[in-house]
Amino acid sequence: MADSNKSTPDIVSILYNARGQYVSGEYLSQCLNISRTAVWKRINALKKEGYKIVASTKKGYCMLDSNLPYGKLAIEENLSTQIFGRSIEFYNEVDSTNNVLKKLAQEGAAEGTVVIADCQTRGRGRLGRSWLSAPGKGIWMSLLIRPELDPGNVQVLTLAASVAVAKALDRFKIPGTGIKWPNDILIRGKKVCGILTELSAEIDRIFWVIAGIGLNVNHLEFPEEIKDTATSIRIEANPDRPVDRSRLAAEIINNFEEIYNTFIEEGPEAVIAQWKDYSLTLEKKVKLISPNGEYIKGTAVDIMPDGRLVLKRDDGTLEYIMSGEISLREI
Ligand code: BTX
Repeated sequence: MADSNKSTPDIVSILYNARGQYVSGEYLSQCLNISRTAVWKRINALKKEGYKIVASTKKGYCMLDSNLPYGKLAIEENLSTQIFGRSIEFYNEVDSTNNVLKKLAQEGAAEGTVVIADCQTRGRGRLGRSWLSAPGKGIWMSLLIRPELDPGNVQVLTLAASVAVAKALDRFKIPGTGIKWPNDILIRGKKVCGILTELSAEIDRIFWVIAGIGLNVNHLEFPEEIKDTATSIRIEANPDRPVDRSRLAAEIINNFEEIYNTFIEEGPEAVIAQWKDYSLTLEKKVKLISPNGEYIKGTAVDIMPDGRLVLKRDDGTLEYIMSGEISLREI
């Protein structure tokens, strides 16, 4: 990740606040304490990002309309939160938003800090797998949480993040949308979103939790290796109509804050009750592959308050599963 990749919120904010009017290069260079050549270079970089800015040698620079491209400002416009997304770092390209946020967390970043990138070069899935994160297509973002919780309750935060995404997808009304335990969001059996939760903790206290959300939004096609298993909102909702990623990212952040507050005020059961509304797993015959490669077959009967899946084997014995890969098999 290069710092020069970071978008330039100061210059954008000044031009955006004055949109429709010219701001002189001299004024911008004084405000930002950079040379006029550096201003000109930043403006060119912003134009490449999609900002509609016109330049006049006499008058300076003018942002043409308020149709902001995917970025910090456009996301902020749609936020209704108190804590989450109140500090957003938006990048054109990073290795992984979880990596960037992890570094910020170690440096003491506040709860609610969000890192979003248009493209990830090394997006990470669970268990060392990779997450393909093409530019211009998806929402690749990480949220920082500093919960006063026992580390054993972290799974519930993962469930909360998947509910936040599933709720944001409600407005597309796509049949067959739901959550596969613990946190894959599927549409008609194909993966549209994955969540990677990472934490730093001691035995009895959590320093931070990062919920990394990867959501396929405007993809019309996928690389060979995932083309049969992945889908996007646009493919499923209406291929002719691109989805506004800024609004959607903000909705997810808004939903996350709401469900996180519910969790803190009412406890894990309230989160699990909401998760169950979207579950594709409960009451289904499933095959579980545990991280050590063991197979268990049975019926998914419940979710424990700590997020574990309760699996009833065909002989009636119950298994309490903390992690693993579920495949939903035909009944
Ligand atoms: P997962 O381990 O459940 O899924 C990874 C698997 O999903 C891959 O092995 C591949 O088969 C498939 N896959 C890879 N990319 C995609 C994609 N774009 N759409 C559908 N299927 C795919 C899921 O891990 C957790 C993913 C979290 C990603 C977010 S993005 C923001 C944050 N930063 C980061 O590095 N990771 C998280």
